[in-house]
Amino acid sequence: MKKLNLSTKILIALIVGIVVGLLMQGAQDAANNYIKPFGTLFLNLIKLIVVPLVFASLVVGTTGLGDVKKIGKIGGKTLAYYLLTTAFAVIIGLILANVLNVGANYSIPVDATAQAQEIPKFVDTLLNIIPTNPFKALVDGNMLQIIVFAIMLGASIMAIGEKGEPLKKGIDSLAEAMYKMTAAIMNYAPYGVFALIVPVVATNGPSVLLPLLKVIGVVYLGCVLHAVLVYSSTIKAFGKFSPVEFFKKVSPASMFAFTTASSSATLPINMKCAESMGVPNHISSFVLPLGATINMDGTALYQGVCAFFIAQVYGLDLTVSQQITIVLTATLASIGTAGVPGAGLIMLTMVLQAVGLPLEGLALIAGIDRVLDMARTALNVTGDTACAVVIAASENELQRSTASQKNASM
Ligand code: DAS
Repeated sequence: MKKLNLSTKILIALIVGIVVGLLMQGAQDAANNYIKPFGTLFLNLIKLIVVPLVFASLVVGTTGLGDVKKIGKIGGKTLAYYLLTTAFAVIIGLILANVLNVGANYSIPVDATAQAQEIPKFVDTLLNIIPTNPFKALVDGNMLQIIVFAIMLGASIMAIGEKGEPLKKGIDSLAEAMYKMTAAIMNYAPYGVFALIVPVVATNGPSVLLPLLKVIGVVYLGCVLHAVLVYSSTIKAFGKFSPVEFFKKVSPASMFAFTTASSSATLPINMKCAESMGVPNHISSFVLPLGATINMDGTALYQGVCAFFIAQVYGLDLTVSQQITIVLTATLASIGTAGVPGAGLIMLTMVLQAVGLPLEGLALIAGIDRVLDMARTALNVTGDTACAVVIAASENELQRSTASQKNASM
């Protein structure tokens, strides 16, 4: 029998888990005592890799900018486009989640252990973003501080040129090892998802599933809205490029990303799509790899929606400053999200921790995460290409003439 891919295995695990959960509604103690620990193991494995994965992938993403002086202009514009569109994506996600009340009509009682930690004030979050001791930030898993330290370290490695090569190579290897470890942990995902969803359904009944369909709907709607509103307008305004033509030409990459749920795996196809639109190679080979590492608009939008959903389901009202913290954290978290399946779920841990929401809420999202991952990865990749077109046009290097010739070959 053809080997099932991970997406299919996780979807099967989800469906089987729901059925088993429904059958075990009278035996929730057994579900919590004998099945839930395997779900906890999966969550612990996710937490295990967050710190080294974020640290290494961010240093790599930053040093990938190459010599800051040489590409300051392109690097600055690229980072500005990526950060602004990502922040916009989170805002779209939160607006939709608020307006559509994504987690309403259902609440799971928060037990004492899962009680949200003391909620940090927004100004404290900003002040605390600079670590006083980077090693303590790594040990404590303070993700915002780790992100700031990783970006500053990456920039410093670039600034010292040759002398930074050994450290750069070392952290590159660490990043590759962490991607491998993430892939290995995601192999356990079907079992973890099963063990997470069974006790949730057994304890809370089928009604817990209805809001999940709403979460999928809101995330997919948000991704489409973001693509239509943000990419169309920037492509037209700055790229002087037809949005219809853009979406047509980027569609092979968007669909491949939807199927694989991996920005990294989609990179080669994305390069071809960008070049078919006339983006010169020296721009696409800088903007796209960087985007596959640090630009994840779909992931940021998904984290905004899911954080709001989990808060509502646990009956915790998010204050405006907490929602602003979510925008900041999800934007930064998406920078540290690796372009591999399931990475966004791992980073959702960080967003929940930043606003003091119970991590147990991940159990609700983990089961449907693969369905969400497909849409968010498709948006991540499409956003990378939109940036490449805009940057090339802003440098007057969009080769429209070759675009038509390349079209013939696509
Ligand atoms: N699957 C990730 C990617 O490849 C995104 C995510 O998990 O959020 O972009």
